[in-house]
Amino acid sequence: MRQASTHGIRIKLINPNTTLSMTRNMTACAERIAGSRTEIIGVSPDMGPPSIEGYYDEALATPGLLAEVIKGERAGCDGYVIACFGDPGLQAARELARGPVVGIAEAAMHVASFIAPSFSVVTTLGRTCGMAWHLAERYGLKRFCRNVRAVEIAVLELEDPSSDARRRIIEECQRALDEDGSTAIVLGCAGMVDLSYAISEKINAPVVEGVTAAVKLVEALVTLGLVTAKRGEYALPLPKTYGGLLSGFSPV
Ligand code: 5HY
Repeated sequence: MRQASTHGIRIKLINPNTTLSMTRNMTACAERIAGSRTEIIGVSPDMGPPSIEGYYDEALATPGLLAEVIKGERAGCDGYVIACFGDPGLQAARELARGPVVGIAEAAMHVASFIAPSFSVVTTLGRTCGMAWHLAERYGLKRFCRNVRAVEIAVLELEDPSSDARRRIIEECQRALDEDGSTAIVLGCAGMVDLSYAISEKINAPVVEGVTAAVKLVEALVTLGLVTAKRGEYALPLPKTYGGLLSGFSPV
């Protein structure tokens, strides 16, 4: 077990989609809440989908995000945030990483459960609602999750200043409080990273945003000297040679 960290903390914030404006936005929000000893390294993979809106996007975003974890390990990063609400590649990233790896969905749902007995997730597209329910189940938080709602906006519409996405998200959050019996909101997309305070003001209820929640959780874990358990399930991948396009990912 490492000693509690007394030096600076380097957290790699990985936006698994390739939209750099979203990466810049989430990195800026993370830097605003990070501790003075914490450096945020915000990245997107060089390859993969511009937005993640289903299982296929998620599967094809995973190699690029794992490549960023491999690079982070070589660079000595202390921990990682997977900044996509489906928490893609989370367990695989934990096999590769020495330090903690936290997904924004697990972070947001756990943090919401610390401050409220009930929350609703408000996300982008209805087709991704099942993923959020599966994650609430996997994380043991289904009893807190009253509902998963979609505003029916594309992820990249959140990057369009002329869209009415913000208004529609606020309205959906209000409906969640009024109709679901929820007392808090979890924002279900990293693209909503800069909306939590404005929404919370409007609806007068806690709004948990996963990127910032995950960054603070990784910071806390590293400060406590806690690393990913490398026995069993999260041990390093077994050495083997991969074929074709993935040969560069062969575990050594
Ligand atoms: C995300 N997709 O956080 C998810 C959100 C979603 O490109 N970044 C994405 O709507 O599933």
